[in-house]
Amino acid sequence: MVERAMLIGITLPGGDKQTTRGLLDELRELVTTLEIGIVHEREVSIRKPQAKFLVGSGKAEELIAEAQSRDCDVIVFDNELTAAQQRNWEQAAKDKILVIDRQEVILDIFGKRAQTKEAVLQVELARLEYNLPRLKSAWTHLNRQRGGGAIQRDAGETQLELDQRMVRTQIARVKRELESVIQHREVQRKKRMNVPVPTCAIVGYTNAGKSSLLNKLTNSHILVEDKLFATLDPTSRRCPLPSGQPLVVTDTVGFVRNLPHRLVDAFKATLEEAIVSNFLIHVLDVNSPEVEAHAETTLTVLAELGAADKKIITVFNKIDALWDEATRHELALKFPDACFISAHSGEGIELLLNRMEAIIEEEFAQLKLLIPHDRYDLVARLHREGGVRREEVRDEGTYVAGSVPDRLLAEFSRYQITG
Ligand SMILES: Nc1nc2c(ncn2[C@@H]2O[C@H](COP(=O)(O)OP(=O)(O)OP(=O)(O)O)[C@@H](O)[C@H]2O)c(=O)[nH]1
Ligand SMILES: [Mg+2]
Repeated sequence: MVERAMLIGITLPGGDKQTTRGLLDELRELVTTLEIGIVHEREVSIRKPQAKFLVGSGKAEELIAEAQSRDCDVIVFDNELTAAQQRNWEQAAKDKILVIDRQEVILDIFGKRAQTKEAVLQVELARLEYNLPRLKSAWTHLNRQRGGGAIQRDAGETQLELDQRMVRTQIARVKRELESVIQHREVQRKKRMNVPVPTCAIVGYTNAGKSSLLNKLTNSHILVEDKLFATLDPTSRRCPLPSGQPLVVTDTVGFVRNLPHRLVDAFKATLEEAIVSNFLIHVLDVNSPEVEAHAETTLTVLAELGAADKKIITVFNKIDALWDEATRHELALKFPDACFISAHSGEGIELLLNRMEAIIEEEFAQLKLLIPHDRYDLVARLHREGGVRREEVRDEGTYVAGSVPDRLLAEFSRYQITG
């Protein structure tokens, strides 16, 4: 257990200090989520990345001295460190200070929060893959400490090989288990797809208010927390739209800048819900000074997941807490199609619901039907699987206006009328 952290953010050549500052603010929140106290922070700019410490050796010494004088037991880098750089820092601090990077912090948070079997396995896989290259430098280091005699080095290498093999075996095992869990979920989903209700996924940066929005839209009570990554597992709920059109809405895991690629990979299956849904609601925190960077991150990850061509409703949330009207105008200019809402007060939700209806209307055919009385089962089916906007009993049958999923078009088209 570590409890006194020093945070370091490095501006690399071509980077800008403001971004480093923003990322460091976020790193502070991430580290706080792990309940580690932060006693010192430093921002450093470098002209050229150095192999050994990323920063120059003199700078590294200076930073370590600062950490030591404040009794830090862990240094957290916002930048990604190679396995060797991580070792070099730890060695330079005489192995009294643990050195980790943003990726490891995120892995730890995910590890703590994972609850379902699938999430636990996904995090385990990401962690094992993170550790694999790090085993080697740990062993190289041990050898050096022992003096590196020929016999010992051989022994060390064998042990390293053994360890690597063990980790690889574990990776294979976790992958197998994960596959079977995913298969199970596939089956569940296919079952649901038999009743093809339109689906929509709520995506966005962590802490933007995705779960709060799901709760508001569907009258649910899933966990909402002022913490990063409160949600890891997707939750789906029915969200009937004002017209009666049924819709299933899914809440998803949040994104963060510099999300470890292994985690994106590991959570691909979970995010599958977003990939297969009919459209997306992209939630952003209107009050975050970094809101545009957040939007970019989310869109980039979505593209990586192959969901770039989905219809997206952009939503700026938390306008009840808006402290600067100018921000809203600026964002409205940059994102002319966006909705401004508050998942807390409900402001703007109606407009959002209308937008959702409009998208479904575009995707699903709108028809006027006259269904004979002895086929009332079809009307019932439309209630379940399509959207019934108007229903009226007439002498010749039931008049229905609404939307019919593509799959059912053939069956219903013969009852279509124009009046
Ligand atoms: N003021 C205000 N706060 C909000 C609103 N919506 C959500 N919040 C707060 O924002 C924080 C995060 O909300 P969540 O709904 O958990 O956010 P999330 O996007 O699901 O977060 P993760 O699951 O961690 O990625 C909580 O403290 C909420 O109470 C809103 O409309 N107004
Ligand atoms: Mg959530």
